[in-house]
Amino acid sequence: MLNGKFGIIFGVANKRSIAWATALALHEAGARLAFTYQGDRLKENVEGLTNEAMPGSLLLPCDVTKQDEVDATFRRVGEEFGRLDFLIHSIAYAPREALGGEYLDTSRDAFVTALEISAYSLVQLSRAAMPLMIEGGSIVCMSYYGAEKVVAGYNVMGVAKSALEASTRYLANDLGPRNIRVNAISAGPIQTLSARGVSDFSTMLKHHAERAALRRNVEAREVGATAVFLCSPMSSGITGEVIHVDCGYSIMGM
Ligand code: 0WD
Repeated sequence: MLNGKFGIIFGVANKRSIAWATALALHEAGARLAFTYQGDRLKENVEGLTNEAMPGSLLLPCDVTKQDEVDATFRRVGEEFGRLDFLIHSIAYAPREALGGEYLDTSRDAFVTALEISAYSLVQLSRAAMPLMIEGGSIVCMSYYGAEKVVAGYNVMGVAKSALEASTRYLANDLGPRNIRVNAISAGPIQTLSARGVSDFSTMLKHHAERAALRRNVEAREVGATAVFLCSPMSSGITGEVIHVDCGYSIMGM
């Protein structure tokens, strides 16, 4: 479905990352991939994963708070691929102390950091990718229900996800004339490295599995499969959308 397509994936930290499950699905669909990693701390992980599953992938250091690394990343992708067809944004961060207790206590620093890394980066990366998406493209980011409703402990990250989802719509409008589509996947809770930062995550998993329409939790590979759909021509009429891949949790009332 994606044979001959070139994509870049931001946010692989380890084998549990949603970005990694997404990469496997995109690779299986035939795409050639570039990966970024946030600093040397994650380099070995990404190298180990890609060497085994998809040798020859392009690996680039990119911390989104460092504009020179973002510039260098897209320069290298341009040199190597000549163009870009899709971008996966699977990045989020908030200081741990802000993910628990009352939202009311969120510090200015935590707020700015969370919004910069988790939401502004979508704008920043979309702008950098645009010149390489010469035949149109697809940009996909990862959100969560805490953007729409109060989820205890999710706090400033919920506010960042609201900004991410709104950015998805505004970017879809800006990039639509270039046939670049921008969509968000609102994933149900999945046990990953980031998830461990959310207080009482195991309670969240249990609650979700009991209440979701499908009475189970979503798997990362299901998020990956939706990303393949959003990067493929099968979704050519969909942009600015937030697609829930949450086993139907968000449709439930009482
Ligand atoms: O339940 C979950 N796990 C859900 C996650 C449910 C719904 C949505 N999501 C979202 C997350 O909010 C995030 O946007 O999916 C995305 C991926 O999250 P993940 O797969 O759960 O988490 P993880 O494997 O930790 O990957 C996120 C990565 C970072 O990992 P760590 O844990 O080391 O912070 O985001 C990257 C980093 O690799 N990241 C950055 N990348 C570049 N520059 C930066 C940065 N400054 N900060 C974090």
